[in-house]
Amino acid sequence: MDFKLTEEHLMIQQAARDFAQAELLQGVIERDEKQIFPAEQIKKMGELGFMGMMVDPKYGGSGLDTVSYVLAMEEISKIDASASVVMSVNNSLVCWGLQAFGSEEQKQKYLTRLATGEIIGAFCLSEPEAGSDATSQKTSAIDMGDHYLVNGTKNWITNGSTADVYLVIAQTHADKKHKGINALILEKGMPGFEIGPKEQKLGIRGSDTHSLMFNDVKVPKENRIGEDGFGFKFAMKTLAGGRIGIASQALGIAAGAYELALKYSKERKAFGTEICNHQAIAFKLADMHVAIEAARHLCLKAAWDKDNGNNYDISGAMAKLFASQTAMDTTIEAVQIHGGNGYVKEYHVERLMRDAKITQIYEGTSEIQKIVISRAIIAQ
Ligand code: COS
Repeated sequence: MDFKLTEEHLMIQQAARDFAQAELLQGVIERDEKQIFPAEQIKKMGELGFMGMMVDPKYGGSGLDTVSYVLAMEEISKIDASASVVMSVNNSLVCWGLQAFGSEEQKQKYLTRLATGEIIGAFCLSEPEAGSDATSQKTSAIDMGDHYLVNGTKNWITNGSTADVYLVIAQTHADKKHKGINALILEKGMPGFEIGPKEQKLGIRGSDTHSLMFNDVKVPKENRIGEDGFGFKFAMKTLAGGRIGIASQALGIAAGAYELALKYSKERKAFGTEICNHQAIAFKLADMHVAIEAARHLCLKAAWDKDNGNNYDISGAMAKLFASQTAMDTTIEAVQIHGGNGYVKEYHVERLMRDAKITQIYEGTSEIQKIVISRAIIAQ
């Protein structure tokens, strides 16, 4: 067993760290406060190859492995989890889904521009009444011969207004339940496709989250991904990889808060010494450090499974479950270590605490991860 990262991995990690410090740190508080999308920063991330990291270079991607993606996601998320969710959705849900299951025409038409970050994508599964219960899709895609007629509403869509390309999961043959679902590629501006108002969120406030409404949207047949009825499997397979991205985001949020708390505890004095010298603080730092290291191992193991052709449904679910709990626990303790300063914006940890919560909710709640893991254990 070899735990050593390659030279290339270390270079990518450093490049992401440098980018986050140089380009994302500045203005992160204001973007959070005013819900400003990091448009310029995302454009630069595209130029550096962070928006299509695992895409084959022949489609404009960086041709890197999932381990590299985890390393970059951690570094970006330490500084700006709003930018990293845009990166995660584009990389692991949209680009990976198209690369793995799209037709050659779809790859040429959409993937090449998504992988370079020229445009970004959105993944549209959740509905007002179908979040965790993903088989209960109400959005319909009626087969009209040469096109589908799409009607319905999607909720909580990341990149909702900033995307140009939307992968939409919809029901075609209701009697076939999950086997009648399709995944379709929609484009912004298609007649009948409306974007609802921006959600006012607790965290990841720089990213834009919207409802989407479809009213008799005509989608050409060639925009269906895979065979008729493949949509649910497409969503499950894509989300399995997406969970590695969100696990890495949670890891980055935890690690970012920990690094700030460690630094603060070495500078702040109370009762005649730096507060890190008090066991009440030192023990918190030890617990944070151990949990983050364990979360990092789970993220890298899931990525390694994916890169080596192993099943990663379970390792990805374990990484997401543990890393998101670690993000929550660690950010709460980081605020506590900062005392009163932790409760004000300029110290960053209150934002990281708010950002952490979503990692236990999106791309499958913690409860969904436990369903995936427990079913696998019981089936053994
Ligand atoms: N890869 C491939 N296929 C999968 C799969 C995966 N990871 N997970 C499930 N499937 C397939 C199953 O094999 C089954 O297909 P067959 O009928 O051909 O055997 C089908 O999908 C239905 O699976 P299952 O019966 O397990 O479905 P359930 O309704 O019990 O749901 C969970 C399974 C709960 C795991 C699923 O609905 C889920 O992940 N929900 C959460 C969705 C989510 O993450 N939402 C958040 C918003 S998206 S950003």
